[in-house]
Amino acid sequence: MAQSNFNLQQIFSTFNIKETNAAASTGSNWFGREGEVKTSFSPVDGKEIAKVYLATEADYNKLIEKAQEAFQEWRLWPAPRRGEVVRQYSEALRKFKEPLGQLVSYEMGKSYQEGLGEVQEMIDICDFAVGLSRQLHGLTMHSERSKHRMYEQYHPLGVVGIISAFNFPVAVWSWNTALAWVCGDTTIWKPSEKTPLTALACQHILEEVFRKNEVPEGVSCVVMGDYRIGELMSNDKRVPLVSATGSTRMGKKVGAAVGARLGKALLELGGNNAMIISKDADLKLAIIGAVFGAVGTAGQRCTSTRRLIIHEDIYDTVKQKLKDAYKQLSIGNPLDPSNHVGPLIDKEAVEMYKNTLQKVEKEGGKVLVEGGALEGAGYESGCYVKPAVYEVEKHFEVVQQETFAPVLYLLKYSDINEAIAIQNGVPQGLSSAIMTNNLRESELFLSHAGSDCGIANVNIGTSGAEIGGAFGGEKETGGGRESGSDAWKVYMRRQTNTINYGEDLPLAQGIKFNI
Ligand code: UN1
Repeated sequence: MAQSNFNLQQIFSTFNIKETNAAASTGSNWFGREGEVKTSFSPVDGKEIAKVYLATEADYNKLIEKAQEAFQEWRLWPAPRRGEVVRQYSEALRKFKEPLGQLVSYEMGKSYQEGLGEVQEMIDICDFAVGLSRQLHGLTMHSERSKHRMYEQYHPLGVVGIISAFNFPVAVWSWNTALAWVCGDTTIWKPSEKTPLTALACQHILEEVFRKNEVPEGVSCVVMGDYRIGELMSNDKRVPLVSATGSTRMGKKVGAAVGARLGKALLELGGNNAMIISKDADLKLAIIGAVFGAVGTAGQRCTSTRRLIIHEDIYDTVKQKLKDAYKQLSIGNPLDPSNHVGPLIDKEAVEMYKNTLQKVEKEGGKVLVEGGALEGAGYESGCYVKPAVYEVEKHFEVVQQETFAPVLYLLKYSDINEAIAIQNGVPQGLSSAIMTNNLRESELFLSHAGSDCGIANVNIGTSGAEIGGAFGGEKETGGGRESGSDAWKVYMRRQTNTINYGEDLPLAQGIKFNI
């Protein structure tokens, strides 16, 4: 059992985590011991893990100045040389994969396997970024004027602000930083105040690599804080891009503040992801995909499956299979590999979960698998809940909302167009899936008349995206794209260049201007 190998003190010494940590780091220097102190508790056993200072406005300003200063130098490094630093970071992550995976699991509450998976995502995006560091391509175009050359290039942008959520405390930061660094940007990270220790650990792993490579101090900054730091960042003209992951409520505030100063915002917000299960589905795949999507990470992924839209002919069969599958779930300490479901992040999340159950019942939802908070031995932290399943109607208000917990809704359909309309009929647009072996249905689902989400899968669940594709969604999910494909472009500024190598000055659009 992995749990017996878990030694918190050892992990702390590996990552140099002390009883009370500082508030801010420029990459080689931790400072800021004037702000409020925040205590971090593990949702696994409710124990206090450590105390961390929150940054003051003065700490924040000091960091930004360092990040700006570092940018002046970092942007001049050849991109492949920056890539080499990221390559070494990825090697270091491989070395620290197990203790970091354990810390993620203990601080955030996801299973150890998922903790390791998260570190793997960090490694993968670093590897992707290393290749990218030699491929920051622009296009060349044919000019309409004779003896003119036209092309575009991408230049480093500046300081990138990163606001990340507790649920993927390290991977999402890496999606942003690995790209930003090879693009020549410097980064300032506000991790979730619910998961500060994993941030300390990441910065610690990084420090050695950066020192060895003489990376300027300030390329990777960390600032501990709550929404107030997020506000400073969003309103700060010195931060040309703010990348924020979290709730739609938070994203609307960040988007409005960044928009008001005409900065760039990359928003990756709430999802309300559905899986359509067609009568032509392979039910073995469908059930595993649905259950993992709904209860994995205790339903706290933005890609978690929240709705199953099931064809009427197989509705009762799927219902029975789900009921049987849910019976086999064991809930408990996520460091024990025999458990499938760990705790929610904190007691506040448990309250939100309970409110949702009440709302569904009030609106007339029928219980298929009963939920509820767990108490007693093994559940002392007060953060463990039972995954719940309800049969609902599409007009229920609660079905329109994202609850960050393992609550799954079942809906029935008779026609594929109706199923797609139900799938699209929510404010969010992150991830979606169809389970079918019917080519016509799957193509329709992927067509412009199909899913309106940023991610649309066939015979795969809604969660567990690979880093190689662009990650993000439409509508209230915020429209941003992180991670793979050409998501790197948002971390750079684009410039179009036209060069005249002739002896005349012909004007574009055929305009004559004789003087
Ligand atoms: C998130 O929940 O914010 O696709 C990110 C997935 C993971 C990332 C989720 N690769 O489920």
